[in-house]
Amino acid sequence: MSNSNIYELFYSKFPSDPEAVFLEHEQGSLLYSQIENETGKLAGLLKQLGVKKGDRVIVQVDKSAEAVLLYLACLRVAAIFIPLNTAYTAEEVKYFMGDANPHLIVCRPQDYETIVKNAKELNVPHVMTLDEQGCGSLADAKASAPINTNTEHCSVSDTACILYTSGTTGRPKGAMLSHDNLSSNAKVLHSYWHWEAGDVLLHALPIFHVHGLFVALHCALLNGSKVIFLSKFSLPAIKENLPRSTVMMGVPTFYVRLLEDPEFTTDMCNNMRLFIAGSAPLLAETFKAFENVSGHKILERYGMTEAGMITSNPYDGDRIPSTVGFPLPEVSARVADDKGNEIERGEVGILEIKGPNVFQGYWCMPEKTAEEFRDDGFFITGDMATMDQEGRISIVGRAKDLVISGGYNVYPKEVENAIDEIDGVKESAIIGVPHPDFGEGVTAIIIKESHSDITEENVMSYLKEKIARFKQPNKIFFLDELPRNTMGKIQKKALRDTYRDIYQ
Ligand code: MLC
Ligand code: AMP
Repeated sequence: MSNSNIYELFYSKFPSDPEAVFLEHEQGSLLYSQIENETGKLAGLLKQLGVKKGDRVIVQVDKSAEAVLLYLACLRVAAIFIPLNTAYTAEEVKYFMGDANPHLIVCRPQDYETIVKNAKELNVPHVMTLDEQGCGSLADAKASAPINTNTEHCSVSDTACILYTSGTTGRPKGAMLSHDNLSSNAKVLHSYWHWEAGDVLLHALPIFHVHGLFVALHCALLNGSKVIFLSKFSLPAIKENLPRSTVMMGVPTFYVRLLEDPEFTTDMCNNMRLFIAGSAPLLAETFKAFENVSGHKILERYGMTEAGMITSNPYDGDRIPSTVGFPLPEVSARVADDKGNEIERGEVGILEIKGPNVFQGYWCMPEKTAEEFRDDGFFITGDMATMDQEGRISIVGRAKDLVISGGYNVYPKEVENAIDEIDGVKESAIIGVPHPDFGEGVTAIIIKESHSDITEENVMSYLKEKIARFKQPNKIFFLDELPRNTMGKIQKKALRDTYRDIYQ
């Protein structure tokens, strides 16, 4: 039986030129010809630490070439790679440690003490460090580790990664993505977006989510392309590197920020072949303004943690603003009513999907997994959509209570739970309202207990230790009561209408 380990697929595409650059990063360059040896050393170290196939490795580190090598090394030993947003607080990370029960955690040096303390409590055997320069105890130990030349055999359904995504209950769920989920999606995107010889990817996304880790890096790896690997999104670095790049992927905020920069010009985009946007809705006005300035129609696609990429505007055909294009090859999609029955074209319903990209289920949550699938195997995305006669899809809203800020998901329930714990708070509601930079701004409406003198500062200082910065409200309002319908349910739509202009 052939080996479905996605590392084998990448390896088969490495360019034969020994000088071909994979990552051009702030500390230098990593060549394709170095990957096998470097990941071999890291894989040797992982094995030395006792990491076996199926063991979980949690990684919460800054973006670096070494972090990418660590990801590839985990694939090689068939460990389950679990990347975490660097914005998560110690308390949030502790939850993931308890849930995933990892064999190893790799963290930033500044977080080491706290993580070790929690690791002892939770019986996690190993903690190592990696900083943004690629240094730390992981790199030190790697230097003397025995080299591992093998790539573990995997079947199509073996889990490669777990990516956590929060839920409407506020409790994060680990989406298990198999080697085949990842490789089928990568192959489809590589072909659908016409990757070609000489393509250079400008990479400014974080590498702890689907967009930056899988969509961007996997396409480049399959193409043997050079990646200009920026540590984060920064306008000066983007402007400097666009003329040497051919492809860029970004969340809508990237494009909004470029448009606000008076130095951003058509000339900078002369070498570019493709701008891609996703992770949040791209406003039609951003699409049009970007076309005016750059001469490029941004290609918008739609996806999610549980399924990688699902739909895309066409490469050659019309890229229509406010639509996310067609289901990708091998992906079936239907717009359905709340029972899963397909509805008339043009009507609004819930988007349901099926295909080799759809995940294996939530880690240790079989009931939760079952709830999100129909009997015929379709996954319920929770996004409201329409499909036209040609099969083109538009995302028109969300059935799930979710705010997307700068491409990061914020689950209101999680923030509300944290706020409601505060002394003096009776209840709270979190809503997303239009924000010029982040798309949606996280906004809190709080009802105090009678006689409480709690202030905005009290709330913010409490949340600082509790939840990641991007989940914390940009604005807080105190009301006497929340609007409710006759069933007693909070009317978030009414709140969104009331506060819709606060960031304008
Ligand atoms: C940063 N901040 C945010 C934020 N990002 N607040 C809300 N939402 C965000 N997304 C905070 C900072 O901590 C800082 O707080 C303040 O806002 C200003 O920071 P900044 O320097 O202006 O922001 P910056 O660091 O430039 O980050 C903005 C960003 C970044 C848009 C570049 O958020 C980003 O890279 N987003 C990409 C997310 C992503 O990859 N999503 C893909 C998910 S996968 P303070 O207090 O310090 O001032 C997925 C599936 C799919 O969804 O379809 O792709
Ligand atoms: P995540 O769980 O972080 O993977 O976020 C996935 C969610 O992002 C989807 O369910 C959508 O709600 C949203 N999303 C991703 N791409 C788009 C897009 N192009 N347009 C609208 N929403 C999007």
